Amino acid sequence: MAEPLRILVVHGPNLNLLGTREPEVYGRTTLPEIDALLAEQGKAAGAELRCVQSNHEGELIDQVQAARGWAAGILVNPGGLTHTSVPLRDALLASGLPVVEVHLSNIFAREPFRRHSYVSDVAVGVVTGFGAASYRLGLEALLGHLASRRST
Ligand code: CA2
Repeated sequence: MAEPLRILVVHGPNLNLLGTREPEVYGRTTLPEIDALLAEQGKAAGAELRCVQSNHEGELIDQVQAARGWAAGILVNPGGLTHTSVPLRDALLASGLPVVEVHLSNIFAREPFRRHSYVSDVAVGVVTGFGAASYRLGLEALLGHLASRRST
């Protein structure tokens, strides 16, 4: 039997607060609910997910570096680090793994400082503005990308 695809899901700073504050911006779905939905979606597609959240940039970088050894791809919502973190970008690039960037809100429809992402140009693609569904769409896109690479 083929090895399951393993995917690292990375949630950046403050995303542990999902569902508790600012529901008008980020929705009412909690992070454990998002992770459970992703795990179910992954399982149906034969993929195993490891979901991590941290409020610490260095911890996220450690997780991305370690993923090189076991994961086939990375689904990431870098949170506020999207707009600030060259080190997280460097780690994602250094992993050599395909990355899909997701955001709950539409970062292009918000404050000007959110319109630039340090991650987007090292990602295969970006899904932004669909609430919790951004994660579902992002995982679908990442799995599709990996499948197309496997079959060529
Ligand atoms: O829309 C997204 O997913 C963001 O990545 C969320 C980040 C924000 O800095 C980005 O510009 C866009 C913020 C995550 C904070 O999440 C909270 C959730 C609930 C309550 C407060 C913050």
